[in-house]
Amino acid sequence: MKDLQAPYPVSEAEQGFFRERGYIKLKNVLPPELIDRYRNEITRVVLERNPLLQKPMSERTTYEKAFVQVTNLWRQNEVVREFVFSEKLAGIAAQLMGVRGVRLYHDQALYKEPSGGITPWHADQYYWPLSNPNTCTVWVPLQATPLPLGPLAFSSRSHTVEIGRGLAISDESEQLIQESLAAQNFEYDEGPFDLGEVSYHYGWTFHRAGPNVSDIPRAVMTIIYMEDGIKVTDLTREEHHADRDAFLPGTKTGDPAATEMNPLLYRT
Ligand SMILES: O=C(O)CCC(=O)C(=O)O
Repeated sequence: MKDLQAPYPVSEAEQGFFRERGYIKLKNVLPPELIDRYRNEITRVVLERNPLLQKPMSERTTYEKAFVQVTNLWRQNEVVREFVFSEKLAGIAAQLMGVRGVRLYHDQALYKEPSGGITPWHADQYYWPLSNPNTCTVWVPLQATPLPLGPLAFSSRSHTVEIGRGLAISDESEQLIQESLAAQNFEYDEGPFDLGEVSYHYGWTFHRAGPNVSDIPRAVMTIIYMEDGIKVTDLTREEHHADRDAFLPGTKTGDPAATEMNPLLYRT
């Protein structure tokens, strides 16, 4: 699968866009045949792990309605591991953030089912006990994703503000962060994704997604990168404990975030 390893030079304009706005969408990063192959395998793992699919939508919380979430698929499936270890995707992350190397924080599949709800406004790094802002996620839709499927949407430049960073994904975060971003006149970038198009966003960029009002699942794979050398911080939120145990096992405050769960995926 050379398309997963081929270098993808990121232009200075693209790096500037990402660092100023906190996100970027890039077209034609992955070819359709490659996405088909990995979609089948990723979907198989999601169905095997089946975390929520039995629970009726009407009985779920807002978080549970947003998506079925399965993490660290690379640990259980060799084919998905090839995808998560893509040097192309990791190299783009390193170039965008302007760092020499990136490690894996974790991967996750996010399937928004038909009739799945909104993904409320949030910033991911709320959950992560990591010592600096050089973290980002690549969001890879596994089909073309027009508005009815609930593509990821971003608040441009919002990684620069601290208001709202203390809110977990919830009805409250949707309302309060929306009000705060509107008051600051940040641009809202909500658009479809073509097949092969992917986005990257910083851990502190506020983002959300609409509901899935189509009749097919919105299948998405994500990979979360952190700068090589980033450290584990104090666990100041309840959620930090779960993340440290799951994704940084055995570490304590001040340790490098570099366990066997966090392989180096790219280095210049
Ligand atoms: O896929 C979604 O609806 C949300 C994705 C997200 O929040 C993320 O990848 O950080």
